Order: sequence, then structure tokens, then C-alpha cells
Amino acid sequence: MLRYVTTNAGKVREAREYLDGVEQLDYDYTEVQASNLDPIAARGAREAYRHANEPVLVDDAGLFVEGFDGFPGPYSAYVEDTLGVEAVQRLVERETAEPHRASFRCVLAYCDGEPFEASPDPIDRDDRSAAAAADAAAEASEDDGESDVLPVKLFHGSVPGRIVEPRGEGGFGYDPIFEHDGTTFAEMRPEEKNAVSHRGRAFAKFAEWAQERTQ
Ligand code: ITT
Ligand code: NA
Repeated sequence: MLRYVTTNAGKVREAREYLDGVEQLDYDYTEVQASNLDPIAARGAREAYRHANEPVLVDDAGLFVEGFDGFPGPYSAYVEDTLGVEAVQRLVERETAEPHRASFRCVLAYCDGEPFEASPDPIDRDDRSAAAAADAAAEASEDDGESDVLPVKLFHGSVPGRIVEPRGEGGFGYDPIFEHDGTTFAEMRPEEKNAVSHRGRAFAKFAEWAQERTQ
């Protein structure tokens, strides 16, 4: 049984559309410090797999503000907890130029303890090189002397948008201040958000790969 590893109920609601009867594993893996999401997710998936001893899918996401060189990015959860999303919007408004471009990114990291088959699919090739980079970064930061690094497969999704004054009641986190095509994510229904979102795009890749793999 696949476990979707997160402490965030908003993510679980969105993942249900992709993972039939998804079981949440409410496990708070160690978030290593890194300037991008890949090593955080890869390390998290290995740790969660060792903890659960079952296939796991970790979801690490962040908001990258162009005018802040990608901040808060991997620090998005910490910044939400400390400053709050409305303060982020006010800072962007005050400190950066219109049109306040930003993107959401999501990386899904899958680990079941098994190595993955090579595939000629170009999307998979991207994911493999990203996975290799993540592995290298993870290994470089490995301080516990472990030599057997578990294989992890990464799936990426991103969506462009802009930071706006908060609108909408749906979603979670930064959704009220993130506008895509004139609508904030908090104004969208979950299936509308999934159709365009960073998480939806990453899940679509994961679902396609998982289906091919079981054929
Ligand atoms: P887990 O790590 O336990 O999954 P988390 O909420 O800490 O839960 P992330 O580190 O991936 O998850 O999230 C980073 C931040 O980005 C956090 O503040 C989230 O609320 C926010 N976030 C993630 N996905 C989002 C989305 O689709 N819409 C709005 N905010 C999102
Ligand atoms: Na987190």
C-alpha cells in the first residue's frame, strides 16, 4: 500500500484525485537545508521509507517569488508559519516591481526500496538527471556514514503566476495570494486547481509512470 507522506491536510485533499484510496502517513521527516526542493524530497522519501517499510510518496512544495530570487522557495513553510502569507504579499508589493511574477513548484519523491528501470521517455530522462543530482546532493550532505543510498524517483511540476492581494476561501497556504490566469488558487475548486497546479502536474507524471510500471 502506497503511503502519501505529509502533515498537510490540504495536500491530502488534492492528492485524492490521483491516488485511489490514498493513505496519508502523517510523518514529519527531517527537512535538510537546501536551495532547491529535490534533495529535501529525496532525503525525506528515504527516511519515510525506512520508517514505514512500505512504498512512500513525499511531496515537497514551495512558492518562488521572482523579484526575491526565488525566496521563500524551500523556506516556504517556515515563512508561512513566521511571517504569514499576507505579510509575504505586502513585502512583494512594496519591494518588487510589477507584475510580481512567482511560481509554485512541487516535487514528488517515490521510494519503495527497489531500483528503477531505465526509460527512453524524455520526461523520465529529465527526472532521472534531477534524481541523480538530488542523490548527489543528498549523498554530499550525508553525515551518518550510510553507504547504501536507497533509489528515489522524482516527479516535478510547476506553475507560473503572480502575487496579488488575498482573494478566495479555498485551498491552503499561499493559495489566496497566488493568481494564475486571472484567478487565485483559493478561488478555484480543488479539481480546477489540480488541472493547472504544480502538484497536479507532478501527480499526472507520477500517475502515468506508476500505471506503465504495473503493465
Ligand atoms: P509536509 O512537509 O508535512 O508535507 P508542509 O505544509 O510543510 O507539509 P511543504 O514543506 O511542501 O509542506 O510546504 C511548503 C509551504 O508551501 C507550506 O507553507 C505550504 O502551506 C505551502 N504550500 C505547499 N503547497 C501549496 C499549495 O498547493 N498551495 C499553497 N501553498 C502551498
Ligand atoms: Na514540510
